[in-house]
Amino acid sequence: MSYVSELVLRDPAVARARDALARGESLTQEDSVRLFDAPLLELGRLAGAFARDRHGDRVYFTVNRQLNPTNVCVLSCKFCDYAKRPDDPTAYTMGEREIKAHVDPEIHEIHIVGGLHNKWRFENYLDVIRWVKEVKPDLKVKAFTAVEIDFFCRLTKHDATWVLERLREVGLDALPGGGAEVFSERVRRELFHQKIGARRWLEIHEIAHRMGIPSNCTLLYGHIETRAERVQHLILLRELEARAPGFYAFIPLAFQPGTTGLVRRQASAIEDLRTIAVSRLVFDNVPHVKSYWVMLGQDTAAAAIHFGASDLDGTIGVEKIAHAALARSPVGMAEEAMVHTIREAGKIPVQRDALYGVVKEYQVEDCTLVQ
Ligand code: V47
Ligand code: SF4
Repeated sequence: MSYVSELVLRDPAVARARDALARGESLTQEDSVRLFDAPLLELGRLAGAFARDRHGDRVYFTVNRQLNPTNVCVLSCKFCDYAKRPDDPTAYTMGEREIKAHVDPEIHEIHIVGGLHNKWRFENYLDVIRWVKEVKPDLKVKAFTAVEIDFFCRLTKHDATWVLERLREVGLDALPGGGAEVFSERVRRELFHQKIGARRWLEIHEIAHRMGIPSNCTLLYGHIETRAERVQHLILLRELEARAPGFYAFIPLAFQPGTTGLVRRQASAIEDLRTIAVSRLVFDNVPHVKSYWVMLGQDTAAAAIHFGASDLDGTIGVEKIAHAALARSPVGMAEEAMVHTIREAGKIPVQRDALYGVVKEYQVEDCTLVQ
C-alpha cells in the first residue's frame, strides 16, 4: 500500500502515470511531456504522494554557505550574468583570509563553485578546499561542477579519476549539480557552445559515483529549451542513476533573465510547480527533488513542497550567481525561516549535512522559536 496507489484521480494522463509508478515502472518520454498539460493540482497531488512514499512527512534543509572564490571565467555562456573577464572592474578573486572568513562555525555544508580562472592552476583550487578544512575539519565539502572538473583535467593533462582523487585527498565530499544546463545539443550550440556537453557531464558524474563520490544534478529551464528537452534531460539523468547510483538531489534551476536578453520574463510560478512535479515523477530513482528558493522565490519554493519537493537547499548566506542575474529573493535565509516554511507546509523539518546525515529533526516545540 502506498500514497501513490491510493490516490483517486480524474485526469487520464495523471491516472496513467499513477498506475505506471504504482507498478514500479518509469514514465516514458511521451507520457512525461503530456503531464505538463495536466490539471495542476492533480499533478501536484501525485508528485506530493510520490515524495511522501519516499520520505514520509520529512522535508530537508541545511545550514550552509555558498563560496564562489572567483567570478573570473575564460568562458562566456550566453545565459550567465555572473562571469567576468579578468579586466572587468567587477571581477574578483578571493584570497586565503576572505575564504577562511566564509567558514561560519555553525554550518554543516559548504558549496564551492566559481569561474574557470585564466591564471589559476589546479593547486589554487585545491587550496580553496584546504583552507576551508583548516577552519572546520569536519565540514562537509560539496565542490566544483563537472565543468570545473573537466577544466582541471585540461589544466593538469590528467583524467577525471586522477583529478577527483586529488580533490578527495584534500577534503572533497560531494560534487554539486551545476553545469548540466540542458542536455540538448541544439541549446548547447546556441547558448554555451564552448562548454562541455551532455556526454562529458554525464561521464564525469558517472566516474565520481563509481569512485564513491556522491553528487547532485541540475536542469536550467525557462529560457529557450522545450518541455520535451526538459524531459529528455530527466531521462538521461535517470538512466545514469540506474547505471551508477550516487545522486542525492535533482535541482531544477529557474532561469533568471538578468541582463542577458534571452527571454523577456522568467517562467511563471505555475510553470515552476509543473516542472518540480514532473521532475519528481519522471526522475523516480533520485532521492530528492530540491526546491531552490534562491531562484524560485520563497513563496513558490514553499508551495513546491506540495508538488514533490523534499529539500529546500540551505540558508546559504550570500548567494552570487542568481543575484548577479538580478534574482529578487533575499541573499540568505535564517534557520528559523527554513523551519517555519517547512512547518507551514505541514511537514517535519530535518536539518541535514551535505551527505544527508541528519543534524537535527525538529519537534513541534522547536517551532515556538519562530513567529
Ligand atoms: O551551473 C547560471 C546556473 C548553476 C543562471 O548541487 C543560472 O546542491 C539561473 O548549480 N539563472 C549554479 N541559473 C547553481 C547550482 C546549484 C544551486 C543550488 C544547489 C546546487 C546543488 C547547485 O546556476 C550554474 C548554471 O546552471 N545559472 N546563471 C541564471 N541566470
Ligand atoms: Fe563561466 Fe560557468 Fe558562467 Fe559559463 S556559466 S560563463 S562556465 S561561470
